[in-house]
Amino acid sequence: MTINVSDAGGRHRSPFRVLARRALALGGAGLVSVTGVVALSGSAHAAGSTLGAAAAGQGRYFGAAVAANHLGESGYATTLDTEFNAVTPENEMKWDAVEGTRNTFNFSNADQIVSHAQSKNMKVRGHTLVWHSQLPSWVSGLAAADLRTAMNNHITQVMTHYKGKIYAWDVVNEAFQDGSSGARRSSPFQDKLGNGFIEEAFTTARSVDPAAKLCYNDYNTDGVNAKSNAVYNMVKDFKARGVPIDCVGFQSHFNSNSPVPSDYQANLQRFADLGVDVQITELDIEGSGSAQATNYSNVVKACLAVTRCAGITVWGIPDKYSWRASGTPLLFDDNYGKKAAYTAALTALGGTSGGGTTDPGTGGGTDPGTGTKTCTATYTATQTWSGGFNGQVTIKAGSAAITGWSVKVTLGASQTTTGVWNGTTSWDSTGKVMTITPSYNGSLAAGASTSFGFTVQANGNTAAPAVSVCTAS
Ligand code: G2I
Repeated sequence: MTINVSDAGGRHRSPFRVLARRALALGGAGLVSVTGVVALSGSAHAAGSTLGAAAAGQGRYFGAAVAANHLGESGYATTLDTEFNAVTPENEMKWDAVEGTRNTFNFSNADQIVSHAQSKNMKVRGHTLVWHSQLPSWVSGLAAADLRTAMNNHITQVMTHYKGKIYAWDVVNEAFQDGSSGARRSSPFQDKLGNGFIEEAFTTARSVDPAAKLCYNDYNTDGVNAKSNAVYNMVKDFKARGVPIDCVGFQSHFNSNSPVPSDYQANLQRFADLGVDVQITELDIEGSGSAQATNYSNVVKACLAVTRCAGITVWGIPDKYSWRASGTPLLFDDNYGKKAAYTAALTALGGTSGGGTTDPGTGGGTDPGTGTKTCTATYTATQTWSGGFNGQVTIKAGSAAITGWSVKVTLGASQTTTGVWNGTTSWDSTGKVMTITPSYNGSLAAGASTSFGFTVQANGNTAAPAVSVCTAS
């Protein structure tokens, strides 16, 4: 899809919002059932048998960088859908990919990834809005005032297109120099707009999608060093002055020249102590066998030891598609076999690998074995009216009977709920995420269903709340 917009012109309205708007218009005459207008569904194996499920059991996500051109490969898509509950487009949201020509936005490849993720209830990390690399030459050629306009327009158009669909954005990527200087990296933004370009980017980003977490993302900042100190001081300053920032991404590209630092956890923790989430955003560790496995295990454990470490993203799925393929830095081999590093990461997440047989029922995913308790959660907007809507989540047991289930529902910006039925609710500290467990309907025979529902006061936001994968017990 190619959309032409102007700096001052109208904003693209996402198909999702159009649908939601139509649903609202339909509902205007009274309470109308609109089953299927907004439907999100998701499934995962029992807590602990996949990376995503095990991470979810720890209150974390486990994601992968994804390339749109591999989604048609069945092993790739199956491994993604089975193992991961978050994605980052590897290149598709970068400036050269979406705005190669000024004001001509092409979201088609990125949209493929976002749609895929949404259909599987995966989080999406947006990567990245302002970066010196993969930057079209028309941007680097602009004079300061025009560059500022172009930067803010780029942020505005891209974030508007994906508004409500992105868990976290890498707003600014790699703005600091390597080495001992702690200085900013030279780039068109730095050189023409000065230090203030970073906070300007964050402030613009917040105004466009206040529900998305806004991250600063960098590499070689994984341990305590001059570069991470410089980022730390920037984040501290932003927090002190109220510049909007919610998270710091630690890329974590490791190899023998750049090993996992011994103070990795301590470094994550000192950032978390500034009042931001920390995320491991591009993890890959070159090597093989038990050495690689131990490194993966240590990284996962460090994240779990830091309460505000929200999740981990590995920078690719099979080794063959890694930007460092020759270093075999990922969790799956070229045939999507699970490496020792996979088992180590899963074990560190508190998960257990099951039988590892192929399950034709889920399109070739790994089945942890017969009798494993699983469930799926399917969301449907059952009624809408001008001020809000009713949502229903249907829980269905898999091939084994279950005695309990748990699903998280995350309300959108400005939404509140006025009631939940057929479920017991507990809220997280943000007041946006409710965990629903059974009130009486926890025991389900194999294949049987139950549902819970809730009423949402939209306060202008009719987007469907995000429903997590179902965790069975
Ligand atoms: O370099 C590793 C990562 C460092 N942090 C930021 C990330 O965005 C970055 O990702 C990599 C991608 O994994 C590569 O796939 O960024 C590279 C570009 O800086 C990506 O490489 C590019 C190639 O250089 C292009 O020739 C190619 O057209 O990938 C493009 C799309 O396949």
